[in-house]
Amino acid sequence: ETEIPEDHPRYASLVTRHRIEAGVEKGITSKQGLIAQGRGEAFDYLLGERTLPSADAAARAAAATLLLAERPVISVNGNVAALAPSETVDLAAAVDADLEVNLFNHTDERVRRIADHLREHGADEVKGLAGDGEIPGLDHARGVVDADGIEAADVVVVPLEDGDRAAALDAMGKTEIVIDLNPGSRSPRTADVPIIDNLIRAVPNVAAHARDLADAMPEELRGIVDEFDAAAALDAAEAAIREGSFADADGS
Ligand code: PTJ
Repeated sequence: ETEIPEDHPRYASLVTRHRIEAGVEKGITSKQGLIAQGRGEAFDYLLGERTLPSADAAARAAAATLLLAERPVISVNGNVAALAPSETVDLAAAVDADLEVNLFNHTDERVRRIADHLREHGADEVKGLAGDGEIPGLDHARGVVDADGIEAADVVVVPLEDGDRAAALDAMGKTEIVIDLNPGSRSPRTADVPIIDNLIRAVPNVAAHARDLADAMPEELRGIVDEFDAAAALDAAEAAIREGSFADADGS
């Protein structure tokens, strides 16, 4: 990573690519993860590679939702583990959530590697290895979760979730916080709180809001959640893309 000069106009994007590549080499990230990354980068470029005010409001609503939750779980896949392992562990600490490895392309081997990787980055307990629960309505490989993790959770953070699984979690009555750069994607459209931002920026931003709100009364937190308008957040991101804010961000 240090070989990329920090003043390079696409520094952040190049560092991100390198992390995903390293994730594949370590057996943490799937090859499909590379494709997902490319898709994400395209949207990030169109959004100006910045956190929109609407995404910041979503991050604050997500923090309030997590602080009010009884059993919050942060779902971790191969891309999240490669891109933001410390930040994800830190968010779990900030909101007292469990971490659960939950993969789209499930293999026990990759679950174990990701759990080890999270522990190397400071995680205590990592769920996802038991696989004794299920998300109803999905075939077995896609629906396997931990009974005392995602299955029992009231609030789930699902960065980069697949649309079918987001819908199935919604049908289970979970409150879903989705982080995704594509405002047109089905999973953020299913979410109670869609954060249209790069997970690299969004995960630490939610943690920062959570620390800021740590002493807030439940009524204040509920007010933040009630005020948040998911449809307006999706519209704001789409408008930013259409208005072409990317023209300013293009340093190349
Ligand atoms: O590790 P696994 O097996 O669980 O697989 C994870 C991936 C992400 C490969 C899998 O869930 C997948 O194939 O996802 P999709 O269907 O390609 O969707 C990925 C979505 O995430 C797209 O909407 C991208 O725009 C978005 N995305 C990609 N990178 C980022 C992102 N959103 C936020 N931050 C990113 N860095």
